[in-house]
Amino acid sequence: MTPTADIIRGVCEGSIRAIARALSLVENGSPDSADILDKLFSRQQGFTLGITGPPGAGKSTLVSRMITRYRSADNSVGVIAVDPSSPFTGGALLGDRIRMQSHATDSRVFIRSMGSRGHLGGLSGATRDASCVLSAAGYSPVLIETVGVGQAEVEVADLADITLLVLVPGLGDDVQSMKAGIMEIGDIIVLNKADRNGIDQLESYVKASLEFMPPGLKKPEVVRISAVTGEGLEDLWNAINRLVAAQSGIDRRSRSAVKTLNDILQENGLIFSEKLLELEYNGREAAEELILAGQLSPYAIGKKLLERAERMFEHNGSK
Ligand SMILES: Nc1nc2c(ncn2[C@@H]2O[C@H](COP(=O)(O)OP(=O)(O)OP(=O)(O)O)[C@@H](O)[C@H]2O)c(=O)[nH]1
Ligand SMILES: [Mg+2]
Repeated sequence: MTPTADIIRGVCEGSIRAIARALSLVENGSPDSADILDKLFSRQQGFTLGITGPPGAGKSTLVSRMITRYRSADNSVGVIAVDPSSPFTGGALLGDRIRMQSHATDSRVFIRSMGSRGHLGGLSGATRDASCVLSAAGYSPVLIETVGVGQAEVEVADLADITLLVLVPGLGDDVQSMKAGIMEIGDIIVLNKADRNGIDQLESYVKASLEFMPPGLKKPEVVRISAVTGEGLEDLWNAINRLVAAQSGIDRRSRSAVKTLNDILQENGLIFSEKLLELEYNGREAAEELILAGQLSPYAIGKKLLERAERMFEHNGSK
């Protein structure tokens, strides 16, 4: 048996060593990673929960609370802490390790930090692939914490099935809400540090801003919490559960199939991807159906199209 096959089997059996190995391979974009992800893609289960917001908003504190809550409901929980400003990858960043250390000895909690290095698909590609590994290993939800409210974070937030946008009093309304479109990131807007002054003001401000959301978009629910005291956490938990219940597993899988296929084609630099999809699979829709049926993964399709493109170029070159 090849080492890759061992890793894949280990991940599916929930072996911590195999999961850590698989994560390192996919984060670094190793040549074996496409094979690993190909086999794991259809084994993903459960859902991903994104937690994003400005620096210091209390995201890690909230993540730690969420871990406790999900563990008490007997879920295994994966955590990916994404820091676009850090070149480091693997292991856990010091701050996160401290804030989440109460979970460090729990074998059903897997925490991984991600920096900006190495992956062809950038940070969001690396996060997507790491999330695939954790999800296939049986962790649900996979919590994805991202710092900031810029483009990189929007992309990461877009990966998650449900995203919490965490805002706090006093960080400057311009940073938090005035940025065009920032409110649209969140399925739920979490107003954290409700134990602090300024929370009422923040809530009125956020609610007023939501009035300006483009028509047709679903308005996010606004929930007040204090990640430190625990106030409001049960309301947040209920709001998340309502959203999870409203999405079907098939909706989640089909959204993920479409998005992952798009991303992979882009990462492989396949500029004529529509034409190639037509030639190889009778078009994009048919390819997406194969993914949904569990017959092919987006990774396998990317590889196949790349090979086809290479053959076409060789053929032209040899004329
Ligand atoms: N008063 C108060 N402080 C809080 C609350 N939640 C978090 N904090 C504090 O805010 C600080 C930052 O919390 P973190 O959880 O590290 O925030 P973060 O958003 O993960 O920070 P980065 O990952 O660095 O962006 C810590 O000192 C927390 O103790 C809260 O509800 N109330
Ligand atoms: Mg943090």
